[in-house]
Amino acid sequence: MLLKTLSLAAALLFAGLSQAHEGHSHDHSHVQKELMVTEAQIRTFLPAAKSTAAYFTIHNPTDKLVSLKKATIRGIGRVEIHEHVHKNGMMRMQQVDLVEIPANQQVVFQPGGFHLMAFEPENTLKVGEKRKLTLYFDNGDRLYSFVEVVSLKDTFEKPKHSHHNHH
Ligand SMILES: [Cu+2]
Repeated sequence: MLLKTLSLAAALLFAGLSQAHEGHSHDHSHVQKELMVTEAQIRTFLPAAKSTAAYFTIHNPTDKLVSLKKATIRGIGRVEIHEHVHKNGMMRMQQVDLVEIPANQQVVFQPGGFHLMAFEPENTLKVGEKRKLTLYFDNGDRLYSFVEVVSLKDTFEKPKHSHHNHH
């Protein structure tokens, strides 16, 4: 897999070099630039809790701004997009209609900021399980991914943006 990636990169590099003779080329269609979700997690429902939160990072490597307008999680009856705001010295959360992800940027959904609020689970979320996450954007795009079910403790203990949690 790594070799394949390297030879593809080499091929792209040579293609780029040979095109340099023909002036500047704007044909970059062979390069994959797509929206991506990483570090997607949803917390288990605490006993008697009506809702729980999900977090992830949306990467937008494209040159166009996209706006997240809706999210669904398999087995969850209702999912809302929320943000935390400071109002009169109080931390409150409120529902938002759209979350903008600017071109070539990423937006982190995290405690104290944007998050998904999950309501009405159809069955119990088990730690370690992966649930399908679908993100809907206002341009009609859909992004399919998975959220991993974690305990409340794990979301606090896991270092952010680490891809090496093997302990
Ligand atoms: Cu919330």
